[in-house]
Amino acid sequence: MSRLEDLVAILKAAPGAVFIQTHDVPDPDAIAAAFGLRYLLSMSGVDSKIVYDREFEKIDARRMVELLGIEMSLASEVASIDIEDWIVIVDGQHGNANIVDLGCVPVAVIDHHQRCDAEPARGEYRFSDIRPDNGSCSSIIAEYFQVAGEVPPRFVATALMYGIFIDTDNLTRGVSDLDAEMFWRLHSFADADLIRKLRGSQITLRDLASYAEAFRTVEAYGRIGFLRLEGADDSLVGAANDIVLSVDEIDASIAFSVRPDGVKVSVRSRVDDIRADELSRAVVRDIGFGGGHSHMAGGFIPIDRLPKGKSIETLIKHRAISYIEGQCS
Ligand SMILES: [Mn+2]
Repeated sequence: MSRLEDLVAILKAAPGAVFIQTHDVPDPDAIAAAFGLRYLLSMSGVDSKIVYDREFEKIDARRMVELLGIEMSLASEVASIDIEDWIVIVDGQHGNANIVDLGCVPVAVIDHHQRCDAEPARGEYRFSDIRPDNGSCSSIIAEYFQVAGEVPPRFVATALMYGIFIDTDNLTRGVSDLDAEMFWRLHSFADADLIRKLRGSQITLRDLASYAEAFRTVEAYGRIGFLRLEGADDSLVGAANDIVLSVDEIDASIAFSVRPDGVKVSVRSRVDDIRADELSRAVVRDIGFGGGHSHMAGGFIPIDRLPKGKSIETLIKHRAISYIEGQCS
């Protein structure tokens, strides 16, 4: 039995509705994986709805949903969610900080992040396809299409291709053979005009204004770049950090945003001797939480954990520099 057939057989026994849940602020990879999976399930006679917890932050995610006609709803607006309903989690895992517990039964998970130790509160997964070495969740779903001999409709293929594209930073970050192969396979079914349109919707004029302000503060200490933003949401911090990392002299970068609820930290590295996840944990050590991949990581320090009367900027820079110098000595 293929993985998809396995999943379908399990879901056919659902006592209530089936929901596909993405991580809380869905990005293109999560949206595409959910969209593709919903189509495959419907082809096999399993009805499902896509739900998520919080509104999109980046404009390309919003445009993607509009242009490709993707139906998905805020979980808080779906009145019918019941504790007996079953959930398939995509692009995340139950117990992650960015996956709200909807109180239903998480029966299945399809993800490409590191395995999360937390067991689902209500029983174990009956289906689990977790591939931490893969660059995107979209390519896993694209493989389900291939194995099933199912041609993805144009909008689905476009979404999956864009999902792979974004999560692997234009096929340059953490790309697996599967990502590359699925990108190539999807190419003949996807709509190149729509991909171009989405590439042209990365930030808004308002984002640009806050970037312009923030980029004046970029500081480099050796190979490390620092960027401070004010009140920027998670996605904007990450996107701004990607720009800092694209600077020739910079090999690793830390962007942080000071917000009323705390400080969001984004870490990037394009070299193997600086691990983004370790650097992120070093920055938030004892006062927050952080983690991620070797080239891409994040963290958060809640406002009540910030040391009183000390500059947050100096704290972050000091911790990062101490970590790097400790590494290299
Ligand atoms: Mn992903």
